[in-house]
Amino acid sequence: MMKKVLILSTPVGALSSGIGGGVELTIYNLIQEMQGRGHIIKVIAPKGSFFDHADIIEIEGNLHTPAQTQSRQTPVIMPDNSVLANMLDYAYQIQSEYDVIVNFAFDWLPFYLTPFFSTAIAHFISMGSLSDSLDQIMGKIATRFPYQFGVYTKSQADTFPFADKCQCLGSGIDLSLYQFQPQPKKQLAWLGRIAPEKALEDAVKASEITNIPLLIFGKIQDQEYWQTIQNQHPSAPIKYQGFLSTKDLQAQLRDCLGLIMTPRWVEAFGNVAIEALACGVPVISYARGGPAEIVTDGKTGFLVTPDSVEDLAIAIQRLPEINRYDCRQVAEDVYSLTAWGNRFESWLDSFI
Ligand code: HBI
Repeated sequence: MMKKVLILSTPVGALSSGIGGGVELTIYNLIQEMQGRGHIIKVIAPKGSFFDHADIIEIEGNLHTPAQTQSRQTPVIMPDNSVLANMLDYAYQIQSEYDVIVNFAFDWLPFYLTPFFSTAIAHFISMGSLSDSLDQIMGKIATRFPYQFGVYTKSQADTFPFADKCQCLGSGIDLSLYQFQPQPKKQLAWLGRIAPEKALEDAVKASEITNIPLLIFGKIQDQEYWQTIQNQHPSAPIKYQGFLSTKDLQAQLRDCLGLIMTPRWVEAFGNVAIEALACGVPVISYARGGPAEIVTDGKTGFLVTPDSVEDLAIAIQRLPEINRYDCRQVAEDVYSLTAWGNRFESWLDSFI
């Protein structure tokens, strides 16, 4: 049955800016998948947002500070003329035209306002627990609306006191955009927002130890952090490839021996892991968070002791043991848009 879905985007940046990280890809794929199933889908997002084939309502206002840059005790902060407040104001005015609102903002306000809306709000949580004030309001709303909290993974849910009320949906990507490559070059990849919680420096050190070139892809979110890495590793065989479109990214990613993931925090999922698997590229990751649920140790990559650069280097030497076809197969079986779309759709059906 056709549904009318209204998406509330993240208030930290315009869609396609890269500031929203993995959530931008999740929203993009959700639009594509739901439209493909005949649903009507509209997005409310900060001014400057753009996706092809998407109906986006752009809202003025000041962007929010990324929650992961704040401390656990940070109180709820609302910028003046908050873009999120303006987005919610608009959603409130048009809510009766929709069967459900899907919120992707990892911010206090949409959780607090859930009981004031007549249209159900499904909250898709895109990170692990970061602050006491958010845990408190999310827990309160999850108790009143127990089926309306979706997450990527169980390890992400387990960071919250209301873990038992979270629906684990995993993620999905358009596999037709990723070409399988059986024969890699002698190079590694690192992919993600360049920011401290992603610990790029560990991958750079592993590249130095193994002397295998490391291609770095993604948005430089913290310029100073990136500069420090370069200053501290002047002779590391690294090359920054920029923040590329999926088409251009996978054209380089698929030629790599392996993707190195070095999450310092509990990565909620790690879309980059399934992008690599889709190209037949094994994934080496610290055994924590989402990647630990995506990678099968020894089959589609290696899970190593968190924060151990030495173990990264040992795993890199073992990459030829992995059958690259197995990596692509897992992507097709579990992380296709269709498989994920089925999970997402049955989640929404469970309460509307
Ligand atoms: N911070 N305040 C806030 N709100 C968000 O929606 C948000 C964020 N930090 C990161 C983020 N969203 C996304 O990049 C990740 O969820 C992927």
